[in-house]
Amino acid sequence: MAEKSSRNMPSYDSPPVSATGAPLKGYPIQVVVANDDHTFGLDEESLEHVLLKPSIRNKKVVIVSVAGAFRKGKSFLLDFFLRYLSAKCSPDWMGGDDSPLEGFSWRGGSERDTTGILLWSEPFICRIPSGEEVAVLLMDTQGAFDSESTVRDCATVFALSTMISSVQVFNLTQNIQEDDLQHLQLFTEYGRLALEANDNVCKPFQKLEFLVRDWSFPYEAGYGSAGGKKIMERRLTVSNKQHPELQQLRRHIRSCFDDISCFLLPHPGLKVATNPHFDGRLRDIEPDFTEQLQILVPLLLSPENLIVKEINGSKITCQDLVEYFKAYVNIYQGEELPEPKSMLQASI
Ligand SMILES: Nc1nc2c(ncn2[C@@H]2O[C@H](COP(=O)(O)OP(=O)(O)O)[C@@H](O)[C@H]2O)c(=O)[nH]1
Ligand SMILES: [Mg+2]
Repeated sequence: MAEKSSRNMPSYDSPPVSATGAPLKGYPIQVVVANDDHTFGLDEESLEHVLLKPSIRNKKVVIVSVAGAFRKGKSFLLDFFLRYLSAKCSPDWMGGDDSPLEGFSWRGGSERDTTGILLWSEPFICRIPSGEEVAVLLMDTQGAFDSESTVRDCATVFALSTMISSVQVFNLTQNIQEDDLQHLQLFTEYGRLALEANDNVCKPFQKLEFLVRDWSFPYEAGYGSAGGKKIMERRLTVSNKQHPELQQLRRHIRSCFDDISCFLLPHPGLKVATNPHFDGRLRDIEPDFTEQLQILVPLLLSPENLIVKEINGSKITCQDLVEYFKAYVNIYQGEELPEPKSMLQASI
């Protein structure tokens, strides 16, 4: 069993350091893995290691997930989430110009590009305005949306992360495209099917944030959430002029989430996008980008904006989440659900 844990734990030459110079506590731990033969599994030992720590097991849980295709800057963004939470949300959380970025993006080569779900091993304890302490978990999720044979893996991983998280950040590049919406429809439907206990009174999922990276039309819609709202309304509006299937797709997405928003991030600059030696230091990132991050990260993670995970209208604890996690993975390991590929074909 000890072998199993060490598989997930990167061996650090020197421990990662947070923006403030304090050691960054924790490491990314893979809890759901899609295997090459398209079976997938839950690493229960790792999951329990994260969620059943005595300091948090009975606390309500907030789970922020970032999902989307490979190589689109998800882990890079999550490392900023880690900085913010490690700095206990202090105004200078972003740190010095020359601190390399550490966290999810720092990991051994073998895990690169695996389809699956990773959690940060150390939940953060935050006090929300009601005075209650909650545990905040970060989730990194990825899949390859471009290969037919992996549609099921991808739909499963995305559906699971949507079912488990209280905030799903759907990471996109350049724009919200029609096929992004189709993927989202497939994934959310795949998730909704699995939630048999859903009473239809509550929407199945909580918050969805479309995050558009490398937005390059700021004159059309400005960076940030106001511009995001404009683009999102444009993409999600239902009109009689649309083909009925496009109208249905939009209604479906709206019916799945309590709250949907969108944020437009500028391009971070060529050093970030192309320099192989880039290590995440702020000096090498375009100021426009970091300025927007200063807004985006607290929008998702400041104590007053945290969203506690609810299932069928009840707030749940870390310990409850372990049981739901196992039950959900079980559903996808069974044979009852239809092939998502046929759902995709049926829906387009
Ligand atoms: N163009 C662009 N590149 C980015 C952005 N954020 C990070 N990158 C770069 O994209 C590459 C992949 O980042 P990573 O976080 O590992 O992507 P992930 O596979 O989605 O987790 C790295 O070289 C990053 O430096 C962004 O907003 N735009
Ligand atoms: Mg990644």
